[in-house]
Amino acid sequence: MKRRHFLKSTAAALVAAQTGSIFGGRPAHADAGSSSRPRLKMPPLLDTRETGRLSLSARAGALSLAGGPATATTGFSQDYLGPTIIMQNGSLAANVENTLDEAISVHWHGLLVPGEHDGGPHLPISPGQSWTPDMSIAQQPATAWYHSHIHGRTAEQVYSGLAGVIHVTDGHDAERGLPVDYGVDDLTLVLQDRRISPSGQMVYDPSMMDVMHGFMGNRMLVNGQVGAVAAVPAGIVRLRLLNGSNARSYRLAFDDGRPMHMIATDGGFLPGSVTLDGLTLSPGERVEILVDFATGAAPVLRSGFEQPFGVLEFAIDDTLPARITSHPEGFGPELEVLTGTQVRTRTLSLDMGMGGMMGGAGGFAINQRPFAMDRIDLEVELGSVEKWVVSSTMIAHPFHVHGALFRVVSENGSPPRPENLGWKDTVLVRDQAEIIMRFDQPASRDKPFMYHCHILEHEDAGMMGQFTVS
Ligand SMILES: [Cu+2]
Repeated sequence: MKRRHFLKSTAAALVAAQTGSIFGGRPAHADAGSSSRPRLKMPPLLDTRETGRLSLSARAGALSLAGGPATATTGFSQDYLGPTIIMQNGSLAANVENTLDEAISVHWHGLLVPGEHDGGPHLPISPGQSWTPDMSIAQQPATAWYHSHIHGRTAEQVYSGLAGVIHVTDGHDAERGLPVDYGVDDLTLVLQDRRISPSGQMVYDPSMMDVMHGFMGNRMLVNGQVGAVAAVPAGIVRLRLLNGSNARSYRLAFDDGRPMHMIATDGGFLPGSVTLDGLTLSPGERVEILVDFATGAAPVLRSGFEQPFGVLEFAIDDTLPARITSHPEGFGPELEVLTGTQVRTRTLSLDMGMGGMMGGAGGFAINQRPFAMDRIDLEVELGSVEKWVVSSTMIAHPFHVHGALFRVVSENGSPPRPENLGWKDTVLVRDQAEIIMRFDQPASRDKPFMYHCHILEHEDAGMMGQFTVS
């Protein structure tokens, strides 16, 4: 099968999603106060800054979408998804309890912690057990996230709800001139497409083709809600976007073309904002943007080029304080250039071979080797800088590395797209990307770090490898 066919199929899936979307066309502008549509809720906050402690309980739940029948779900300390965890640098004692009847793990995606605290497939939490890593947080402010990472079960467990957002903060965002009022002018938005059956329930039943393309939905969920409206003040609002979807990449833009001022990528702030009219966000990636809602009718955030579908409708609520009315000038440190005297280069190919296409084993791999729990693929020297040349086959694959932040050096030989200017831990590889990173976190043979495709069906099927840092 040729690449073009895959692109066509993906486009077809998008059209299907649009047809089934509640956002068939541009929804009528509605004042949040008078709209019959539900108001978008934020995940509850879990602020660890005072206590230095973090407790999560993975549990079974139920989710009713738009008044339909309930779907059995899972969540952290709630029915679906988990709280937004606020943390700062320093020690953090975590306690993750598993009340489910299957093993889970909790990977801190975007936290720079050693392999033994990373929460990958080698750190399962058995049913009825708890995991209590005593962590030390030391990194720049960033929007990170957490999700289950059990090999072979990640896709279904994350789809079911085992994910949540993390804000790493240094408490200085107000001084930076940034919005800081959670749920008012600082919105956390978990974007997920989900497949909703005609009876209104969320289903996960991947076919062979679904595994090939990754499992795509026909409805947009934002923070676990369908069709909710985000109420915002008539000022500058910060949107922290997480693509928490299993497989779908979004090409996000506002329907009225208003600019997005990108201020942060996966690993933290840019030195100053970068103005974009749209951005691509692939599974696992985060981006923070400032949007000015002071003028014009409230827009709709949409995804796609030719036949865009609605992701999230906004509405101006004049009762909300518009605290920030001018764009901050600069707020992040200069981006470090990671060129040392000795940079080891490795090449990695994200493989989808014939075996994978036929649904057999062996198709999904990295450098022709499907993931194996008992095989270390790479050994990296602690403190060293490496350049990885990553190539994708068949379709674009979002490539994620644990335990390090990287800079994108080039994409297909050209300078990186604007979305990839800052610190990253996940990058959408379309043909080829070169990334450079320093490995400052140790990982043993028993608790190694992962690198993998963040299309979760691909990851589960074997597009993953593991490495030590020592
Ligand atoms: Cu992939």
